[in-house]
Amino acid sequence: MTPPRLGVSMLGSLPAGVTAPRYDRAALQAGMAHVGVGAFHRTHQAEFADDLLADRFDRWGIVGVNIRPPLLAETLGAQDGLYTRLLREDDRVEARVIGSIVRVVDSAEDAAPALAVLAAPEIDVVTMTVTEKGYCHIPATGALDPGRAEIAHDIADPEHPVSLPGILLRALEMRRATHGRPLTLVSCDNIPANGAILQSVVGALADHRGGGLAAWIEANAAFPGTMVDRIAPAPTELDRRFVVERLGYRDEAVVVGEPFRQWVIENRFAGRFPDFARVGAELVEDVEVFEHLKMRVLNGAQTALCYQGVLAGLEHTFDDMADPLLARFVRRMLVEESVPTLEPVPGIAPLAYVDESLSRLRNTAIRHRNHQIATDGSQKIVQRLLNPIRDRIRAGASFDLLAAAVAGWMAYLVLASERFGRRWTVDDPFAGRVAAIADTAGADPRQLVAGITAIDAIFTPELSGNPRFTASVAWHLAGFIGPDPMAHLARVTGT
Ligand code: CS2
Repeated sequence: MTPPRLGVSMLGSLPAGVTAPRYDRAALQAGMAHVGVGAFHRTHQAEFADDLLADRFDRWGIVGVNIRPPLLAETLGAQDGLYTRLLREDDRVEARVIGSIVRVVDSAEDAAPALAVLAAPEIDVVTMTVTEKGYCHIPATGALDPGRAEIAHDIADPEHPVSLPGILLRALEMRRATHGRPLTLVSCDNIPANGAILQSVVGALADHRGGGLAAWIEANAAFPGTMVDRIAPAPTELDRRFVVERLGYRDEAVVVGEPFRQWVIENRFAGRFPDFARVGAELVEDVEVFEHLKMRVLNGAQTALCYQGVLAGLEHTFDDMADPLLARFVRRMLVEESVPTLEPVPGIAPLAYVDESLSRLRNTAIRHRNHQIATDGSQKIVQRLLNPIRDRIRAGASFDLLAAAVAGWMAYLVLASERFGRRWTVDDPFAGRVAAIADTAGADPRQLVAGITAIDAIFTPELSGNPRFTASVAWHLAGFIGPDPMAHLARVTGT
């Protein structure tokens, strides 16, 4: 017999071993919307909202909106917004049904359904996880990228937007024209100064639109910065099978994460905002120090490991961490080069944070694939590796290990080019550009590095014009695209 599919009719009779929402789900109303309801949102902000609803019931349900595939109707929609959230640590599993998403909206072909949600008067807060690329900014500067086709489209036809900034701007314009209620827009992506970048891309489009819209937004919208953290790899067949076999129902929207979670939110809101501090979020005046810590340590480690892991033929982060050479390299990189660039962070000792982060990366139940983390590396290395390198250069300090991590990213893209035998498929907006450089530069690492660091949207002249930087990256790149990348890593790491 096929097991039943998760849905509201099952809430009263969930099997032992899975926790149900501890509030009256049928009475829940939406006061927030979230754009980009992927695995990360479902393991992070939606769980915080679920905790808050259980702690003090209020109208803080979420309307989920997807403006890009994967869409929601088939998965979450078919389950009344319900899904199982598994937390895994080695052989321990905790299962819970999350009820905070009340309704889901697919809006990929046409922005109208998304706009109807985001402009509705009952929505006070819009959170979003749209990946680094979604903001349509130039990674190196944070400014709106006018070269992006979606942005050119939205400037020409602002009432039928396709980009995230264009959709948010149009929703704000509709709010102004109808009820005029304020809105807090909360980026939950791993880009530096995420609130400021969101504000700047929306503001740049508002300037194009004219009509006083930019000033209205200034007065009626807030863009707090956030630091979000929980490792939540793409769920696998194993997770779906776990639900069927252990819990006895089907869940096509199951997600999996580690027990650790953190959410630091800048204390800056327009209108009503849910009191997430009641359930563990930290409200702070300066979020940037937390962002730097997380992006340079935890994310920096993940990014360094994923490329070297692929070069070593390894599959997951925990496999990388089980390799003594990779583990030693990454700890040295963090302790010797990344951590000294950090500002003091209230309540956190940086070295303890390094050790905690590395131990999270050893969790064998979190099957985070190197190739998944490697995705969109060009959008990630700026905040994870290049900004720390810039700080080290300005301080006159060494950055050779960070440069090796950057060379890992380059090697990953170069080895995927035609010329180097397409060793794997790369998902990165700059993959084509790097492949073209590899075709002309050939195997000469200095030429490759000169070509790749000339991509100003990633590197800027401060780095491409620094001979110590380019020479160091070229030396590592030669090692990584050579016959024995791990021998090179061993030389670098001093083992
Ligand atoms: C990862 C992140 O794929 C990636 O870029 O580094 O998704 C990471 O797992 C999260 O930022 C952890 O909070």
